[in-house]
Amino acid sequence: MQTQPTTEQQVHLHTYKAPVAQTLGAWSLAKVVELINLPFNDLLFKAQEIHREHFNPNEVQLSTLLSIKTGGCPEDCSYCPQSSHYETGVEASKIMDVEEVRKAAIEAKKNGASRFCMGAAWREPKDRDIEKVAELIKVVKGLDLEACCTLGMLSAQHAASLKDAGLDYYNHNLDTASDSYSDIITTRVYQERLDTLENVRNAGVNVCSGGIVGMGEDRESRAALIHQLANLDPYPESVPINNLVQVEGTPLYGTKELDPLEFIRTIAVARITMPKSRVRLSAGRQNMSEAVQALCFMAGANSIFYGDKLLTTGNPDWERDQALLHKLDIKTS
Ligand code: SAM
Ligand code: DTB
Ligand code: SF4
Repeated sequence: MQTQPTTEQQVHLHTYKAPVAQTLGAWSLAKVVELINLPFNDLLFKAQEIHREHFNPNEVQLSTLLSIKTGGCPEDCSYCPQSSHYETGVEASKIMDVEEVRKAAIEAKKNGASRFCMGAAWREPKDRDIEKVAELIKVVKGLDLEACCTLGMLSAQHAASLKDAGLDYYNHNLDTASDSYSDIITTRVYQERLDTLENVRNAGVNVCSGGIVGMGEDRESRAALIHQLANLDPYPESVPINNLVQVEGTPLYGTKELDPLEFIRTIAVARITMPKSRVRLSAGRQNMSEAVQALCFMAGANSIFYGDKLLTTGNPDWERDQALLHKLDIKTS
């Protein structure tokens, strides 16, 4: 049912191109805030119920990441160790060659991943980058893996070229609620993120879009990020929820750590508002106990980044994750 837009929604409707579902009132911000504020057990119960309607609750999908072009990025995302604005010790490199990528994809497949996600520290790819990445996508697809890329902003034409090469998913995160965006990144605006997602969607590539929590935001701001994602029309097929990995040298290093129970609440609200999406328990698992990760799965997370490295930072190794999933009787896909 359509309800009167809240003041915040009105601001969004005037500032941004409103996703269609938002104008149809798919989720009001007030409703998402109400969800995130539910008593913890009620929230998890609701998320579990919805999870079980749409997925096998004992199954988790595995995506392996590879940084195909690391560091030296002109953007100033204040969480990111790959930005050239900060001294983090990450060396800038050229794009990896095809054979190195093939080797990494074979290893990922051997270890049980179903999707291989290639990341590049670009503001946006150039024409010649797209040609190279298209070649890499073909290699990944040739190994019978799903292919995902995250290369920064993407034009409609570049999205179509990647689709032609066989790309299954494109990852581009909203990262924050629209109100907080300019506190975190100044070298681009929120609308550019939305435009990229639209180009990806229109090219017929599945959308992977989520955000980062633990950047000093409050609970309402986490609800606002989920609200924004849930009101994309249609909402993303894949929703990575990252807990900030604090890297020395980045402006966000030293931010007060988020209470893990707040992270779990965010996952639960993503599950409830985007019932058919793969909700990915993403960056930050290396510092999470097994019990917290188990509660994330309980709250509806059903995908992880799998392999001992994210892009530049660490992640639990294959064996450790296999052992955890085994303890929880979780099958993988
Ligand atoms: N350059 C491209 C872009 O920004 O779209 C692709 C790579 S970028 C590293 C992909 C995503 O990784 C970011 O949007 C952000 O959500 C996530 N990310 C980067 N650094 C992170 C950190 N320190 N902790 C958690 N997530 C992070
Ligand atoms: C996403 O949402 N998280 C991944 C992936 N998409 C590309 C990246 C996490 C990066 C963490 C910091 C690093 O390793 O550099
Ligand atoms: Fe560059 Fe992406 Fe890092 Fe931002 S998140 S600095 S765009 S690599």
